[in-house]
Amino acid sequence: MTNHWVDIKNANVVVVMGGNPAEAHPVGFKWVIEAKTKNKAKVIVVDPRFNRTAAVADIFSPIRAGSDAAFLMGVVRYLLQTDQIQHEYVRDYTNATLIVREDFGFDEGVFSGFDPQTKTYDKSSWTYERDADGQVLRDPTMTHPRCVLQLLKKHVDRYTPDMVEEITGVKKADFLRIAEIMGSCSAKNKTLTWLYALGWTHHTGGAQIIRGAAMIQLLLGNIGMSGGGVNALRGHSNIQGYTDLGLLSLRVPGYMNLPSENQQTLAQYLAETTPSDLLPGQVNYWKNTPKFFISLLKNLYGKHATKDNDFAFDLLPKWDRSYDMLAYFDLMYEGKVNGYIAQGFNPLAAMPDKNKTSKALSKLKFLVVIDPLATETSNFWRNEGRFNDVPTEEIMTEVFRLPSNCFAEEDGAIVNSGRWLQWHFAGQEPPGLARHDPKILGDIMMELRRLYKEEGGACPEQVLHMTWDHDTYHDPYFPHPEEMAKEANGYALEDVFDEAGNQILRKGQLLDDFSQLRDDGTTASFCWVFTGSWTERGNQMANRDNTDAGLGNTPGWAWAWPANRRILYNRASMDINGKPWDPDRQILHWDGKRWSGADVPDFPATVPPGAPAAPFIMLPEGMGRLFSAQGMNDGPFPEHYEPVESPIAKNPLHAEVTHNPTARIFQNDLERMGNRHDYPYVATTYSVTELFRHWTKHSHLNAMLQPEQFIEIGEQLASEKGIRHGDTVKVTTKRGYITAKAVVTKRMRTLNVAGQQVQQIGIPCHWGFEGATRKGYLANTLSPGVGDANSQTPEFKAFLVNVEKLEGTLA
Ligand SMILES: Nc1nc2c(c(=O)[nH]1)N[C@H]1C(S)=C(S)[C@@H](COP(=O)(O)OP(=O)(O)OC[C@H]3O[C@@H](n4cnc5c(=O)[nH]c(N)nc54)[C@H](O)[C@@H]3O)O[C@H]1N2
Ligand SMILES: Nc1nc2c(c(=O)[nH]1)N[C@H]1C(S)=C(S)[C@@H](COP(=O)(O)OP(=O)(O)OC[C@H]3O[C@@H](n4cnc5c(=O)[nH]c(N)nc54)[C@H](O)[C@@H]3O)O[C@H]1N2
Ligand SMILES: [Mo]
Repeated sequence: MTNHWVDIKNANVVVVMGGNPAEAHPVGFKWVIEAKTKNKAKVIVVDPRFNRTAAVADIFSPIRAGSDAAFLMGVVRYLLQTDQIQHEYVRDYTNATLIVREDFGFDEGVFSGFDPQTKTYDKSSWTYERDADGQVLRDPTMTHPRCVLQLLKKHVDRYTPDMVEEITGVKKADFLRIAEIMGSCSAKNKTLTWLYALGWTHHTGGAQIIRGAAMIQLLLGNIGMSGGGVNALRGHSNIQGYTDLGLLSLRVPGYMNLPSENQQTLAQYLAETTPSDLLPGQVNYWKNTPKFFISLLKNLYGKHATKDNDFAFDLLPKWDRSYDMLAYFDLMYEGKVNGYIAQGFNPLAAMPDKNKTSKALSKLKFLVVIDPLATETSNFWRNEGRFNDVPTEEIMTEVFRLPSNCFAEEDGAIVNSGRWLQWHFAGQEPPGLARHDPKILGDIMMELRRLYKEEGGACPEQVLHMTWDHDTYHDPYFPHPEEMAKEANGYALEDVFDEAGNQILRKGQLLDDFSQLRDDGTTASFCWVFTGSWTERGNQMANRDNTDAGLGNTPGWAWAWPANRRILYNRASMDINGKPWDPDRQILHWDGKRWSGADVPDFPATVPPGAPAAPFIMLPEGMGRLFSAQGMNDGPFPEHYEPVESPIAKNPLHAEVTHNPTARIFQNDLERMGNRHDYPYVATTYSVTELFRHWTKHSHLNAMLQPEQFIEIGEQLASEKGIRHGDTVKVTTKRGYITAKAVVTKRMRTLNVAGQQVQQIGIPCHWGFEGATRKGYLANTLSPGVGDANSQTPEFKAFLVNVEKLEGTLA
């Protein structure tokens, strides 16, 4: 989230698109209700289903799953055509004025630089034109034909309300009504907040849909504003922390990239990853990358990381390709993986195309499952009768189950969607043989060390030279959450002096904030964005003062990264002279000496009003990007592409290019894709409040509330197919089938798309063959193993199925 949960109450309009917070975030959803009741906010829901959030919305429109980019580009067109944008904001704070290179273009569905052979783009034309000094050219009048605003106008010109209706099935009148309400938030004293989650991310163009919302917010002047922002409703309670800690195959903690195998030296890596300013006077905060990265290396390799050996840069693994879960399971499917550790992960249930996953797991030599529960993955080999398609006798995989704690049985911090690190304390000890996760990993690490020490092996330094100062091997809490939290915050490795020779840190001192990090090896920290969370003043994450400093900001409650800032880009809440756009939403004041108030400024606190402002401090041009300069893999502007399995014959925008040309599709999956003749209905999958993923079905109380798999189908399709409420149906894709109870409902409507009727089917995704619910199929038997071009997230939310009434029982 750019903002945070409580701040939602300040919005005038709440748009929920691609999320269902009433169901998936019922506690945080109270702030939407607060906005509605106390702030008279309008709540708009656009979703394939009339869901529980829609039930309290002022406006609901159904939409075809997988078509949101067209809707959003239609809104962008509407705002530009009707001139409902926040002019000063767009001119001063977005890249609307910057001039793009002459060789950039877009034609018949592809941007310049596309290589049809590799299905990737050469992005060199997707950037700005520069002068001889390397500074970007700018036209404040925004009339230059190649300035971003003009290019954007041209790009979205095709997304007329009629085209939006044709692609999305949203009625023109509904679209215009929603666009008009959004447009009203271009007023300086009105804000709109966007809430989204998986209904946007689970698509082959998911990242571009989210960019679409960000662009609208920039045009409306809503980023940095209280009651505005683009707000991702995060999933598992600590999935935000997972991202912060870089648990992705090409990342390291603090949103930095893991070096690639082409980056042979530290100097080369830093030169290629540290951006230089594109316009004069930029904060360009990523220019501090060397400080963050070298402090990380010092944390990892301690005394083995010296200036002379590039701070042990050679010990850090380098990537040759992405090892995201789709790629990794594809390798496993090809028999190229020996062993796999699933910790707090139930891939058989959670990954797309379960029959591919079970074949992949069957090819492993060993599988380790670290989990408090008996999961489908740990018992995949049991081949529960008809639910699995690999015979047990053919499976040679040896499975080890290591019982772990669950989150409520450990101390530690959980980062919520609003970036708050909240410390919590164990409710009880893990029962029986279960151990804390760090203890399991710590013991594995100690054993690996012993083996490398005694027996040697390839590259033993990577394990032996890693800092592991925890001296409590026999301790059941080893290593302690407190120790790890302090390491994340970071500390001085030696006495540190400023340029004038004054001592600013003594050896061993915990750092106050990330401005103290050094690139000379005198500081260590493994996640720079967490610096400030545990200082010499103690554990800031355990702070519990909920005093409202203004507009619902509670700086004394927990600690938010970065720097305890609650609203990102808050400089953009004021004009270039430092005057708030809306006095009623003022969160920062200049007191003659410094900026202070309800939040921590994201610009130097002592710089007086009137100084040049470039609020988007993480970008080298300091401006919000309407045109994403080389940031994305599939284009600088969002474009509507069909889902890989599409119910219509061709993309109405460009007949030749149907789906995202850079979508993640593996050779092995091509034959596993269905067509619209055999599988005519659009399916989308989602969660229900009563169950949490594939986890709480182990609890009898939850199982009683939602005992078995059901699907939602509309009345028209049900009557065509002779399906009645409560019937058992068989749902099939090219990849397999499941059986389910049919819920026939008005909540699913028939849509008119590209001149044909499209039926959508809702498939909640929670049940399986373990736990207290009725034994059944895994819904992910149906979903396809294709992914987003940027994030590689699977397309769980738009694929093709057939449905038929099941007579009798299946063999
Ligand atoms: N009770 C409960 N709470 C949970 C979870 C749970 O399993 N149970 N899971 C947690 C996790 S891990 C996550 S990530 C979050 C997920 O939170 P959400 O994303 O809110 O949950 P979903 O139910 O997957 O999907 C949200 C909505 O997206 C809609 N949708 C599907 N396709 C499209 C589309 O193409 N366009 C649009 N506009 N909407 C679409 C669905 O109909 C659904 O109403 O919830 C978390 N909270
Ligand atoms: N079709 C479809 N598929 C989906 C989705 C969808 O909407 N539709 N949603 C996707 C999303 S957003 C997500 S996040 C994934 C979720 O995929 P998973 O993360 O695999 O799902 P969970 O069922 O939450 O499994 C987590 C496991 O962690 C265990 N666990 C709980 N606490 C601890 C702990 O402290 N330590 C350890 N070691 N284990 C613990 C639980 O017992 C559980 O077995 O599913 C994805 N799959
Ligand atoms: Mo999630």
